[in-house]
Amino acid sequence: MPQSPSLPKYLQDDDISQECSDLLPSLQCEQGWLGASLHLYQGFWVGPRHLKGVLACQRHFRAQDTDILLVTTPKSGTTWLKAILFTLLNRTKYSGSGSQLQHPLLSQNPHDLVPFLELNLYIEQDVPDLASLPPPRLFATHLAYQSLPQSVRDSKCKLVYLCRNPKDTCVSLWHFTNKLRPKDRGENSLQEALDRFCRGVSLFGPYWDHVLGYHKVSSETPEKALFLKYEDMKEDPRASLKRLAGFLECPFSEDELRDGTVDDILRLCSFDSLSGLEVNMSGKLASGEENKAFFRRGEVGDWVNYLSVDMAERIDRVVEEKLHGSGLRL
Ligand code: PAP
Repeated sequence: MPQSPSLPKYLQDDDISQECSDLLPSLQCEQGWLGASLHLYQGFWVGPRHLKGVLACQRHFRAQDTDILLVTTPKSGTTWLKAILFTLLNRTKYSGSGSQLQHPLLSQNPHDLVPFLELNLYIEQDVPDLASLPPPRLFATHLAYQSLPQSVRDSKCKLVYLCRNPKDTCVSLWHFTNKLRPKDRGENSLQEALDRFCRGVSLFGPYWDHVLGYHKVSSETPEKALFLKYEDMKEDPRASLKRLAGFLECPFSEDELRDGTVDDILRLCSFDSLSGLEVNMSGKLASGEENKAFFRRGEVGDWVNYLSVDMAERIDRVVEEKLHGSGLRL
């Protein structure tokens, strides 16, 4: 039965391909955070609309050696790192007093500037024309490593991975999805959200499998994948940005280090700067989410204001158990 056209696009789960409809009945299914279904595909939970994008992108995306792919678990700072990567890679074009061009971040949300492969480009069209984009092409994805299009793994394209403390990730996802749920579906309680998260049923989760997949790639092939943590970026943003620039082979020159370019990028992309822009206070993405939903507190450790001691211990126990032996601490 077709869904109401008044539903925002991100909730319209009936506009899916035949291939997707054929596949869905064979996949394990759970109720998701937005009230609609989530399906376990290649070990990770996705909604029907996302599955359409995942299948199309796996089949049609051809990575180039110069591509840069930002990969994140949802709510780990994607919006922030999209802004930083865009600004870093375009810094000569827009920065400095000589530039006549207004910076795109002042009028566009970071998600409009750095599209997701499976959530934007390959949902809008089966085969978007991406070949003519100038290098380096910058895309984002929430896909798990084993679900990436084969060409991403085979090419020399670079992966920038960002994750975040699981308790903050869970609380952020809880707030975000409650904001996005239609009013008539009510809100998820924190207990429900926590149960789902700890069972691994979160968008593109299980959280720990996602993180471990990229941690392994980054440990084994550091030139392929850079593994970043939100908390480290918050603690020492300058060092993180310099590390990122080095990894992407566009290090800051001596002049740039002297003239404040690093701080300019960080200031422009900061929570206060982005969240205060008109476009992010009142605009919407093409997929229907309000831009302001991507800016809440932007702090480390905000979970403490929401999770009881028992709740926090439950997440810690699950995650510690799953990460055991990996050398990774979150
Ligand atoms: P996505 O994965 O759905 O795109 P994402 O951007 O990762 O979302 O999540 C938003 C989180 O990043 C929010 O965290 P919070 O709920 O704990 O507050 C949001 O506030 C935070 N965030 C957004 N922009 C910035 C920024 N410029 N600096 C730091 N944190 C930010």
